[in-house]
Amino acid sequence: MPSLPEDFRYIAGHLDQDQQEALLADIRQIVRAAPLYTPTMPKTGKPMRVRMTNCGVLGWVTDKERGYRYQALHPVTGKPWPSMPERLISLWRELADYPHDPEACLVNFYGPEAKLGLHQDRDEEDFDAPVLSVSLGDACRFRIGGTDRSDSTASLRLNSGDIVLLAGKSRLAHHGVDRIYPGTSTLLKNGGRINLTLRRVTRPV
Ligand code: MD3
Ligand code: FE
Repeated sequence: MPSLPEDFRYIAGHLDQDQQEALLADIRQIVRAAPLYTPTMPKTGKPMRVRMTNCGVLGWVTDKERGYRYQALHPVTGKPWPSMPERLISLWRELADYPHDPEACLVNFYGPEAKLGLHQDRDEEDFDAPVLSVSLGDACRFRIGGTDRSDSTASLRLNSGDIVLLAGKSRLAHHGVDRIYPGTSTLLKNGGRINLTLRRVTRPV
């Protein structure tokens, strides 16, 4: 079994049922104002299998013409992203061990068939800031490797309420979601998985 990268923190069951439900209520409000949309891959325009939206001053988006980037406006509605819920800012302040607040929270929605290929997160200016991930709803098989694409990978199951913190050496690790385990959570009435990633995008001045 390959080992997990250094500075990778896996906090199983950090959020209890009430906290998960409260966070879900926040996310529902965000999705009402900023609907989930289907992002497309740079150059090919191939649709991703994960639907996305964001909250915070910046959001991560991708499309065929302009590729991966952060921007202040929803690509479909043209409106600013909803503000980051206080509950998420508090979670970051509690766990991130980083002196500035997050600017972006990417909301990923996975249906039963969705997956996310192995990739690095490198569209941020500041890799000194960690990425904090919150899982809600159905469980998934998450895979994480090293900085090089050819590095060996380890798999772990992420359940609803789990938190993963990617800091230091793990910040540029390759990672992806191999599969969803449908029917493993009752949090979302119609099933599926939501992942929130809190990020600092710009270098603090
Ligand atoms: C490891 N999301 O949004 S979260 C992504 O479950 C993303 O939706 C996955 O990969 C998901 O970019 C994984 C855990 C995660 C997030 C960011 C990372 C792992 C990471 C950044 C660097 C290394
Ligand atoms: Fe990622």
